[in-house]
Amino acid sequence: MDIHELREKLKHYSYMYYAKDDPEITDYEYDMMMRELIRLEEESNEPIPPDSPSRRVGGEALSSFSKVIHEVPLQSLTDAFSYDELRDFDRRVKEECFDATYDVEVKIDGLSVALTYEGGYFVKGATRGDGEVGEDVTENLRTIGSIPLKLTEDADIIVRGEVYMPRKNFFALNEKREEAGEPLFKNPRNAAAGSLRQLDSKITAGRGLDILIFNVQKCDAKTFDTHTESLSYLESLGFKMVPVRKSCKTIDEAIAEIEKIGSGEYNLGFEIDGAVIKVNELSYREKLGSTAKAPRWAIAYKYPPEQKETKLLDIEIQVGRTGVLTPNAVLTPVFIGGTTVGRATLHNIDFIRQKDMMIGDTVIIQKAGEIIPEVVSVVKEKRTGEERKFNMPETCPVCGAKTVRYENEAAIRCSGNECPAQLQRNIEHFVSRDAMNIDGLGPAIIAQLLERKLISSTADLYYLKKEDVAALDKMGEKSAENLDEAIKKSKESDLSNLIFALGIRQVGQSAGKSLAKHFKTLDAFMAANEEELSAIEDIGPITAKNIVTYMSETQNLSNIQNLVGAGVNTVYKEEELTDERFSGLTFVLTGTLPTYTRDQASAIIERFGGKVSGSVSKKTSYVLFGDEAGSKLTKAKDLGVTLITEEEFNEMIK
Ligand code: 0OX
Repeated sequence: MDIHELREKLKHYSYMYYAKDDPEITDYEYDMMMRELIRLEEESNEPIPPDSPSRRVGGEALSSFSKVIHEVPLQSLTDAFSYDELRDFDRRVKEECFDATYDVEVKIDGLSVALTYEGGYFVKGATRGDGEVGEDVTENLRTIGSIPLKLTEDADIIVRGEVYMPRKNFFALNEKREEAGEPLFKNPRNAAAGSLRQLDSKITAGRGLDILIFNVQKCDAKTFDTHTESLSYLESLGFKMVPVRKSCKTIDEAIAEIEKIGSGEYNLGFEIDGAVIKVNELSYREKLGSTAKAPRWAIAYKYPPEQKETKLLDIEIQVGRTGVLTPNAVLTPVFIGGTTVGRATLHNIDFIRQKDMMIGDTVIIQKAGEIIPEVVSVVKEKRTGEERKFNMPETCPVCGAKTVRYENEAAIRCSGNECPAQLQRNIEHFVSRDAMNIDGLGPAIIAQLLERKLISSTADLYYLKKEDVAALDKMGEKSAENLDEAIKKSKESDLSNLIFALGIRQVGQSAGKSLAKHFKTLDAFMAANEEELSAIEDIGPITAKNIVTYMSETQNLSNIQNLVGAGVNTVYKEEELTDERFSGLTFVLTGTLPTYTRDQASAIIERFGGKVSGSVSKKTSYVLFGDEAGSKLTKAKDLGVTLITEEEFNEMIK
């Protein structure tokens, strides 16, 4: 097959797969053809056309995204939380346009982008940003298979759509991240945002993003009478359109459609955060106009968090790294918010008591934005007398050691030092990025190592035989080699990482740093008494006590001895930690970040000599913002404080 034929074939298969959801060949066959095309293009002297399918695999990594001023602003929507508010909207519309009709669409929970085409070719793609200025993510968008690189007509057009991560891909991605010991994404929206804002488009290419188009932003060559008509035109150009859209003559019809969308009947395969009602006639849209931010011709209905009734069949106990026993609800599986749910966390025994929950109860569960549901209440009227009171176990369900409840703590813990459940979590913690940073040692591999009795402590990792590692499931020689390297390299970690890695209760990353800085060597740290420890800044009396208790356990001491014996570094490498690039800078954190917790981000800032403050002022240097950032973000904008995303923050700490 020649290069042109191969390109045309791949274009067709890609269109059928991504835009039509109707693949004609297997993924393997597609990958092989793509590989062949890339090879032929590399050999050929001809320039690669802008719509070649090979341009979707990702290219050179960028150092930052450049800003894009939107030719046509990407407006936001006014929210409505009740049908009454929708009827008010209808009255306002009808006052000016008595025979207006509506289009109802699902509101996809992703990120809005604008795609620009010139002469039918995709030339630029930008995130919404604040609606006026976004970021150039062209190369990343090119990797999304359902974005046509060339339209069926030579049109000059700008369209708007929503980039999202289908539920299936979200679960697969998190599963992979869990295996690799990487932090999980909280929901598909965060995952989509994190994936689209990658500086390396090859990473975006592997994340399974998709897009649905719902608006013409600019198209000078054509005029349309209605929104519906404009969307049909977009479909004919090759775009993948928002799947659920219905023309409605009255607000009652529109509300009925919103109900239908809310019932889950459409089986969408992606998360939605509402439904949108839009006036269909474009002349009426012009007449109604816009407020400063949002059009008067559209409104978004936000569904109340979905609640379902189900049965609490049992309460199971999970044992965490620090030995905390967490009660989990085992439920009769119910379909809620687009997924089947059979489990929910019950946090601790106080939560169970506050809700007066018994095994066998009928309970109400709710899913509000997050993938993990929560138990909201108990339906006491449905009790039959058969329900059983639940008590936390007196012994650990994994190792049988006694459980204890410390003063002022809701948690109940296992007191066993050799508890296998704790061991798994301890090792996961030991190898994590901010601890000894051993890449490639995910939970599944650790579980296998424990199961095969190849390790029974963290120090054992340093005595593993390469051939034993290579013999593990899903582990080839190359991966075993890499892991061996990563383990060796981790021996050079700083003393602060080692202290954190030991997993002493309440000794987090920043305490690890303070302790290493103070004592300089592991020996000095181990010899310290409570008084000496609590005199150190950041170390309270409880932490000091925990350290002394930890160092009095023979099992812990012998593990440390083995670590030292393996050649793990035991001194504080001062010079490496004198990177004070944030010295004199104050950061404020707001909203939910895609991957870091608030504590993790704060620890990083402090590690580089910066300060973290709770409130925004003129003196704030940066506001690091995530999803659902509230008033702090508004205030920062008002004061002109520099706003940064997690991605930009990561660049600063590279
Ligand atoms: C969505 C979505 C978002 C067009 C003009 C104002 C809002 N997330 O699915 N926005 C809009 O409409 C824009 N429609 C949608 N379906």
